[in-house]
Amino acid sequence: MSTAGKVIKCKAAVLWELKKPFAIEEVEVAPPKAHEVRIKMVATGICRSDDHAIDGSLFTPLPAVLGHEGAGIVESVGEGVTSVKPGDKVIPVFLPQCGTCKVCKHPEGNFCLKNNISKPTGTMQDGITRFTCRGKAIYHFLGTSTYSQYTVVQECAVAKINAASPLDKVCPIGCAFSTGYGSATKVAKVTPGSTCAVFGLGGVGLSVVMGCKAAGAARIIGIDINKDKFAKAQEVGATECISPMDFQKPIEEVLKEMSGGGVDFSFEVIGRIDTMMSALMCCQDSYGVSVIVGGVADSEKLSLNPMLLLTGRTLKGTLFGGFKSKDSVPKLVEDFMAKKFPVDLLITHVLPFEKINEGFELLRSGKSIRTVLTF
Ligand code: PAD
Ligand code: ZN
Ligand code: ZN
Repeated sequence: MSTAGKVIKCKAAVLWELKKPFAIEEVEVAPPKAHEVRIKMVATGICRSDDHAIDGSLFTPLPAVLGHEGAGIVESVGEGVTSVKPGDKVIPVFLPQCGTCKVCKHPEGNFCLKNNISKPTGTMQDGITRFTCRGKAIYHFLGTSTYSQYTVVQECAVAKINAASPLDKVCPIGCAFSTGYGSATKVAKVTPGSTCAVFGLGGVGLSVVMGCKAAGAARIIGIDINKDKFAKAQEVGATECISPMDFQKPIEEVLKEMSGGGVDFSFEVIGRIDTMMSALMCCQDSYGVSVIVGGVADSEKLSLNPMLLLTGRTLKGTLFGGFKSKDSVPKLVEDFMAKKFPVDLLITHVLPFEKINEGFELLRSGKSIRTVLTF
């Protein structure tokens, strides 16, 4: 029997309060309104940004259904939806691409004005949520809310992907992979033969490494305080890995020495002010490019001596690797299927959705790269 047009009762992981575990609850998911899509989730990754929402450093209204790295199948569509239909395999994207706003029309812009990041309302565009639980409205997160058996997203935040794609393998393209890979290839524009330094070897950092490799970097130096991350980093392309704990002097000095004065490209993929500074400082003056990928709390500020930039370094930042989401995600899935890069190597653990709290413990303890939850 078709569920289209009806409220669906299903399971979702609800975060009722900051710094608490998720509760698996029965929720009601309203049908999609005009220009919206309801998706049956098949798999979703656990990203550090979800954990930032739990600890409060990434503000989002609560109670909420978190999750932004999922893949699923369209269950039904609202009025006026033309780009996807029921049965299509899709990846919901936390940066929409409406195609009509000023940013979407700019050839380089990807921070579409229909995003739910600048002012996180936790609602759909009409100011209402599509989730309820025990009579209470439950907020959306980043416009995706993938920690639910069903979710509703804007049509401009859904990318249709190859019908043959393995959803449990491609879900990191919804965040970690695209963010990291694009940071190297599209934002920094890593050049062949260059030297790169990647601070943080989690799911996003390893994807930066893959991007540096694809762009032809000669040296890719991975930096992490957890040496357990080194083997996988080398598997995906790091040529050397170092831990700041092994040196007396600041890590930027170590990197400058290793690279004969400074690296060509550096990436901060942790989410700390001190490592953002180290990444900037280890860049070669005159032409080094440093890209901030990690996120910090709103209250934290970067304070720097302008001479670092006056001497010719470039400091950039990016969300979703600079990719226009709806255009790029289907292509990245095709490239994965053509074995151009090993997205699946990011996945170290697979757990049933109900074990979501265990998945977050694996992330916090440093034991996992990506845990994928399956529904
Ligand atoms: P992760 O926690 O899996 O990886 C972070 C890595 O950094 C871990 O391996 C840590 O061991 C390592 N680390 C921690 N502290 C230090 C330190 N002081 N020095 C060196 N290494 C350290 O996270 P992730 O890969 O899922 O995400 C990384 C960051 O990127 C995080 O801040 C997240 O919020 C952000 C992010 N940004 C975007 C975007 O669009 N800009 C998208 C997704 C994630
Ligand atoms: Zn993410
Ligand atoms: Zn737009």
